[in-house]
Amino acid sequence: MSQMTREQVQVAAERSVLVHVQLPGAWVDPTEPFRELRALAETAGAIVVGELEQKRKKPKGRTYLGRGKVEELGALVKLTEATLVIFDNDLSPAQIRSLEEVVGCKIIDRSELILDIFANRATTHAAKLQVEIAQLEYTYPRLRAMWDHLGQIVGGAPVGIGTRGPGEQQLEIDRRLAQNRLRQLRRELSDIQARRTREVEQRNLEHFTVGLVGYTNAGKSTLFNRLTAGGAFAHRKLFATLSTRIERWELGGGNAALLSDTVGFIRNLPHHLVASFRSTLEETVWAQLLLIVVDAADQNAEMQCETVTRTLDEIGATTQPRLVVINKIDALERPEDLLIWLNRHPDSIPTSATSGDGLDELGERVFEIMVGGIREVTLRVPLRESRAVAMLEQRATVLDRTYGGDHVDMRVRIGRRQIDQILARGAALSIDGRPAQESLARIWNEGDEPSPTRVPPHDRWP
Ligand SMILES: Nc1nc2c(ncn2[C@@H]2O[C@H](COP(=O)(O)OP(=O)(O)OP(=O)(O)O)[C@@H](O)[C@H]2O)c(=O)[nH]1
Ligand SMILES: [Mg+2]
Repeated sequence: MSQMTREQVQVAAERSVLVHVQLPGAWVDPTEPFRELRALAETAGAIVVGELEQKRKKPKGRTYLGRGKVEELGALVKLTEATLVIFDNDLSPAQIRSLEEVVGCKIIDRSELILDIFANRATTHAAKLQVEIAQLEYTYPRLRAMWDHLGQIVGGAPVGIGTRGPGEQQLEIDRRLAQNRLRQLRRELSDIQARRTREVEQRNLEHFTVGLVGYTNAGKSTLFNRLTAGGAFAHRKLFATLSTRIERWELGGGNAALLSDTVGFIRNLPHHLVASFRSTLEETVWAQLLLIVVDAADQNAEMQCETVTRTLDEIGATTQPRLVVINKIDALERPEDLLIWLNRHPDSIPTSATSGDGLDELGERVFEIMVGGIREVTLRVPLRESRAVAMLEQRATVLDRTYGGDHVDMRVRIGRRQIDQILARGAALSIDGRPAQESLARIWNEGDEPSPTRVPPHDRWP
């Protein structure tokens, strides 16, 4: 099994050349095609020593790049003494093999790079399982291809990563071991997933759950820490967070939601990773309200916001309300950009997780959604229901009180969910002169109330 471990394709501290092939219709950073790839490479610990770009109508079959460009790449690798080439595009195992033959050093693609970052970041048992599964599925065919031909060109002499490698017979053994290992890992993960699904459903029934989602580096963990007791790891690097955290978020008057922070999204996230990280995403993505955090100071914020929205649609998280949080407004180069954002997303809330600006408003909006629409109603509460009276005094806005012999009529502004909580404790209320249940349906239309979001069966995931 040792050949399959990730160490052999770690990119830490490797001198690396980045390659980007611009294909028609593919999204590209308008000012700086290498920015995201460079950030990813540096997050993985690579030292970027060169960059190479080509525009093509379509990838050239065997080598992805055109012939002249492959030679240019070979020369650049020599000149910069690079030991690694990282492609922004996804390559097939055969393309990697051909390129390595010509260029003479290790080649990886964007998906492998992201896998490598995840592998280094994973700390929890579940995250490690998830990463290992994705690696075995994605990397194994590539490692194999690499060993095959490097074995041929160097005549079996070890010359670096991937070449300490085994012969054909060993590969066959490894292939079977890998299959066994995958089966075992999937079984373990599936147990964890089943448990988490139950936990998520239970949590959604007992609490109002709010999930932070967003592109990597948008500021989710920083927000999380500001809004709750904290404890999330926030960092300038990409994919600082790989596992979910959940904490109470006090929204005032004894009302609290459960807020969760999770792994960030990225454009073209390798689908093996999405699949194996689904249980981690699940905890956040099946929340009853999603906060889509956007880094407004990033030039590509709009693309990032679209990526997140699309990913949520793809994984089936479409039932709950979404609120866009425009974060990092303190770092906007041109303050007027905020107006453009607000124009495009009229319901969004501008915040700065670092200065705290906008967080009160965010809390208020979430509170409104949580309580299921605030209405002004008159509640008649028997005076013996002292707990219900106390709860109303604390959680609702009481506008007026009129005492009768054994009851009090309270004019209040209150949310549907808060009334439900009081009723759930068995209090006998009447609302606007009618039995509570009868009035509820009339005053709060069905659509107002965020229902507990159920987690769909796993096969809805990609
Ligand atoms: N200027 C500014 N920086 C911020 C703000 N919010 C977060 N940051 C910084 O942005 C970087 C990323 O923040 P994180 O909270 O780790 O981002 P994340 O969304 O959790 O990222 P991942 O876990 O990688 O998905 C850190 O360096 C933060 O200090 C903000 O409102 N203003
Ligand atoms: Mg984070």
